[in-house]
Amino acid sequence: MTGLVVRNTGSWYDVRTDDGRVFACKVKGNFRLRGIRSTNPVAVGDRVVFTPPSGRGGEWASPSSAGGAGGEASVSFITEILDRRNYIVRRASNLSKQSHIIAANVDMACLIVTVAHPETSTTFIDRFLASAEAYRVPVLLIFNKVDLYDGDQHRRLDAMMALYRHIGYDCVAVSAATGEGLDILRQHLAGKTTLFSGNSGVGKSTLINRLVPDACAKTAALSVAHDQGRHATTFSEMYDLPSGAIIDTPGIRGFGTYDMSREEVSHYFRDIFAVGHDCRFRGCTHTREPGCAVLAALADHRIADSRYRSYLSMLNDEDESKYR
Ligand SMILES: Nc1nc2c(ncn2[C@@H]2O[C@H](COP(=O)(O)OP(=O)(O)OP(=O)(O)O)[C@@H](O)[C@H]2O)c(=O)[nH]1
Ligand SMILES: [Mg+2]
Ligand SMILES: [Zn+2]
Repeated sequence: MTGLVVRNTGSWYDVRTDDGRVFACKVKGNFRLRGIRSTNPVAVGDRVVFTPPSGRGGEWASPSSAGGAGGEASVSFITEILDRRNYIVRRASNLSKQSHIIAANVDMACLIVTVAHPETSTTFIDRFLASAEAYRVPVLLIFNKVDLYDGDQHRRLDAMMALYRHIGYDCVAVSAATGEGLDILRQHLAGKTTLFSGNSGVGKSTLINRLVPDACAKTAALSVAHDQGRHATTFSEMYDLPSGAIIDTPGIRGFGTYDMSREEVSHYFRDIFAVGHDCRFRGCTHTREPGCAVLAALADHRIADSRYRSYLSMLNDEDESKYR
């Protein structure tokens, strides 16, 4: 049988067949994805082949209930991942050599950003953008919680949206609380399978509950002490829109890029790449070389300081604290 992975709760995967039945599946221990060392061989959005359950039923509303209910006799096993159109990967954790596949077969990746409560760092944004460039996934930046911002924060929001639009990224400003901007967001999402990613607490699940009325995604208030999210979402899940779908994912702290060489990094910064053609030396790292067009552009503000800082942090990726 074949189906679409719509939920991943660690060791269990919910797989939905085209006729709408959902099967709780496991992955055989020896299952390995060609060439990729990943903490999760199968990701939400994957189309997979699985064995029909051998025992009675085997069809579950949720894998959490499946754990205790059926026993091994009625378990389905994923035996094959059908070819992926694309996927987005990050380093599983700091200093790890493993990757974590965030989602597969997406038409668009949304990064949910908040200027405050909590503050999303530009380094985090730029790392996400660079990874999406590397995997050729179009990005939409969603600036959420506009209802909360004071004057300074609104100015910062405007400056960030201007910067990223100038580089060539679509941006929308929304409030999941008041509904502001959601009509424009719906237009961007229509007909697409979209990944929602971002720091914990930026409002990914709250937005999904707004966009998908019966979603019932779990949300949590920020911690009062740290003004940070509390990792309310602990597994990835796909929610259907009237047309299209959204994949909710657990909030992430840092975005470590996976398998990106130093030489490649500048290719994934659109603004730096565009100027880098004019550097005197081929293979210029844009750090100290004479005749570097990027350093010249930085000096007269054609490249933003924040973007250049993010570029440097990715060039020197060994230090885990740099992508916080
Ligand atoms: N004022 C305001 N609060 C919001 C908005 N969007 C979300 N929140 C609140 O922010 C908190 C975190 O929202 P969640 O939806 O749980 O955030 P998340 O990004 O899914 O977080 P994780 O699942 O931990 O990654 C909740 O208390 C929400 O009510 C918004 O637009 N305005
Ligand atoms: Mg969430
Ligand atoms: Zn250069």
